[in-house]
This record gives sequence, C-alpha cells and structure tokens, in this order.
Amino acid sequence: MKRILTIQDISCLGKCSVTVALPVISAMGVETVILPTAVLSTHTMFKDFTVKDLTDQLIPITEHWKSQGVKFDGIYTGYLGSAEEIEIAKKIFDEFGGDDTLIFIDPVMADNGKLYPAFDLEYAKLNASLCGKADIIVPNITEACFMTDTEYKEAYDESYILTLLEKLSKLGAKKVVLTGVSLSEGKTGVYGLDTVTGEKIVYQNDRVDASYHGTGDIFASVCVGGLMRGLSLYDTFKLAADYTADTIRETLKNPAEPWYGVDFEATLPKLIKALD
Ligand code: PXL
Repeated sequence: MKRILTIQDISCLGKCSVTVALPVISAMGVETVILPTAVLSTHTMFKDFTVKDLTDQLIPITEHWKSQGVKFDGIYTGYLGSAEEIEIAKKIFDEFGGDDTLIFIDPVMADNGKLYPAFDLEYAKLNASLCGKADIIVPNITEACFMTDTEYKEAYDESYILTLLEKLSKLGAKKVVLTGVSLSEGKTGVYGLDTVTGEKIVYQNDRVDASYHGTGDIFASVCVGGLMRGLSLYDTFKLAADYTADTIRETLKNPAEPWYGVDFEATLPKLIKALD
C-alpha cells in the first residue's frame, strides 16, 4: 500500500486540512500519515478560535520516524501556519524526499484576491520558494498572483492564465496547475502545465454557484489519492474537480453556513466507486 505524509493543521471543527485529507486519502486506499502543524478549535473563518502551535514538535516527530526507517511515497503540504514551518517543511522534503517521493504542494494562503488573515507578503514569498521544491503545485489564481507579483484579475482570458503558468514555472516546480480557472461562462476547472514536457492539462466542468470553506483541501486530497493510485494527470484532475463539484452540490441540499465546510462524508462512497 502506498503511504503519504500530509503536513497541515488540525482544525478540530469545521471541515478542512487534516480532517479532510485523512478521511479522503485513506478512503482512496492510501495510508495517510499526519504531521499536525497546529491544533485549532475551528478553522480561521470562525470567530475567537483557539490555536496551539506545534512547530516545536515537527522536528522531534520526524527525527523519530527517521530512526524507525520510515519512508513515504508522497508528501502533501497544505495550510502551514508560519515562516518557520515553511522552512521545516523544506527540511522534511530533503530528509524524506527523493526520486520515488511525490512532493505535492497546495500553497494555501489566499483566495478571491486576498491573503488569509494570518499571512502577509513575506509569507507568500516563502511559499513561492517552497513551491520550487515540488513535483506538483496547485495554487488558485490569487495564490499564484501573490507568489509571482502579478496583478489579480477577476475577469481574465486564456493569455492571462498562460502568463501566470509561465511565471509559476520559473519558481521551479515540475508541474504547475492553476485551480478555479474559468475559461467560459458557467464553467470552472484546472489549467496546468508540465514544465518538463510542455504538455498542458486542461479540464473544465460545470461551475456550481456556491462557495464553501475547505473545498481546496478536498480537491488537493483527491489529487494526492489519485496520483498515488497511478491515475494519469488528466484523470486525476478530472476526478478531483468532478468530486469537488459533486460534493458542493450535495452540500447545497442542507442549509449549513457556507463557511463551515462541505458534506464530503455523503459523497465518499461515490468517490470510492469511481476508482473501480
Ligand atoms: O482550508 C484551508 C485552511 C486550513 N486550515 C486553516 C484554515 C484554512 C483556510 O482558511 O483557516 C486553519
């Protein structure tokens, strides 16, 4: 069985980061080891959340794994809390990475043209340098703009996306895949580039007119699961985009607060079936 390590926070309530990655990737038949960067009472879209930073635990935990000869087929990073954690993630890539280990980075820090409250421009630049160590990065357009000093645009054309991809490739990642790219009215999806072969990866599905917290984590988790199961890049991104859209549609059936999270528990059986 393949084994991946995911490095991100535990938001105890409100579905995102580890509470999404662990169930989703495990359900896809891939062992999912966690390295929690912090424990929060909820994700940061709630008011008055508590945070216990775990930065000082990251090296001791990974040193122990090293002493046990632990290896990973993939390392997936999501929301990292601080500049120091980005530096530690780089060290972990060096210690546990290698030709047989897929480094998958979702540089979670911004959306809709704005950085999340915990982050600043310096953090964005550090995230850009982390991305340079990746096999695959999956920023949204906002994150890509912050990492490449590009003006964020709500309305854009394909040439804007191609320019962003070109700038992202210069960060050093082997495959750069933009998420939340809409190439025509009512559609959304991914637009990516394999910087080694020049191959484009484009998939568009119907846009569901709703926005929920944690959908990026759902998308990234399915990508990691799919790649570990040996799916092609196109099939992986199609599966992840379709599953995310399906899950948003499912969530719309319940009148939950949009910032809470999505009802992925209801759609997991379909995801498992799609892998048959
Ligand atoms: O879904 C990304 C995410 C993960 N973890 C925490 C967050 C967010 C997004 O805001 O606040 C704590």
